[in-house]
Amino acid sequence: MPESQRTPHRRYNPLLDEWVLCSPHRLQRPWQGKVEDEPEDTRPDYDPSCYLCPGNVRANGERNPAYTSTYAFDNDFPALLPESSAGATDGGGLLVSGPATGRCRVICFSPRHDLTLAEMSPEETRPVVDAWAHETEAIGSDPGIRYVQVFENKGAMMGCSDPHPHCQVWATGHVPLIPARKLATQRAWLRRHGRDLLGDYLERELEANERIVCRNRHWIALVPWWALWPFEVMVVPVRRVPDLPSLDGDERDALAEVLHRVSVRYDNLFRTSFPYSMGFHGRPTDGQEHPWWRLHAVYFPPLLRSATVRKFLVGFELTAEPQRDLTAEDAAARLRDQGETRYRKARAQ
Ligand code: H2U
Repeated sequence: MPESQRTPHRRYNPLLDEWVLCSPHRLQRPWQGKVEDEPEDTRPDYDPSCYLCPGNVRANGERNPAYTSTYAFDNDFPALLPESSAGATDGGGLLVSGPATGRCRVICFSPRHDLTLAEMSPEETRPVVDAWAHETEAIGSDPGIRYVQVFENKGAMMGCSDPHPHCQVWATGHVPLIPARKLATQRAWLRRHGRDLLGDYLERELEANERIVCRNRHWIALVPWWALWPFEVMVVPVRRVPDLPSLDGDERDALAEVLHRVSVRYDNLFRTSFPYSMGFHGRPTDGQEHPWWRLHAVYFPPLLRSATVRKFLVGFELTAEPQRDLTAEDAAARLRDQGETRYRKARAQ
């Protein structure tokens, strides 16, 4: 890393067209990356009080089938409904509103209550990749749906309401703010350079080889140059694939593998079941090709120095702009240093 990046500087995020303030000198004090074993996990593989376990009754009274792999259902408390009676308001350009429509689904990753993606093998994760792709395609084929957001909240710290391994799918009649910004920036890059933004970015990252965490034949996991969260990771396909349904079988296997490896590295970093919000950004489902869009996964984990010391967005970040201390290069190196056998299993061996 050049010396100029060891002092305060700003980095540009070309995907979101925004800046992050980096203050690496604040970490010149010794690294206190505290490793602490999580309390012994007593979670059973089946919990009779869990709304997501097979055969159990959900909050709305419906019973889950005795599923044996993944299981997807309509969210009983959806944030969006297929119809909206809300009219548009304008209020002289100051009290503006419009209707919002969509659908929400929940996908259980496994019938086992006690697992996470870090504890499921790549083979066990592959059906999850298929479920993500299937849901995106099935919901996205509805002409009223313009974007399908697949995301996982993991850990109570991230607001996850049930530890049973699962994710959510929110599909919207509009393209939400962040994907809309990524649509504009990737389109503008293609117009200016004739290539896709993330493909060009990946070339730079492979050349620099400073922020890559791990890779396989189809995917690169890296801490992006513009990372805001301490151990933020982006997973990018080597081929320009626009969305989850377009992945071929080999790429799906490889995605399951790389996600498993990232999850294990995360858990090993502070010896805890690492909390995060992660999600996939694929092209909008508005019927257009979007030949500049490259699918990618993003992980936003809040932990900074130990299983209990976390980053909060406060002060300057709320009032002025995002900021980080740990450099993306240091974060990538720390993740690279981790083994790929989960710490509990490694200890038992
Ligand atoms: P989170 O863990 O990220 O909160 O996701 C759980 C989702 O599951 C949440 O959106 C839904 C909640 O509405 N849910 C049901 O649809 N039915 C239930 O019986 C419990 C939870």
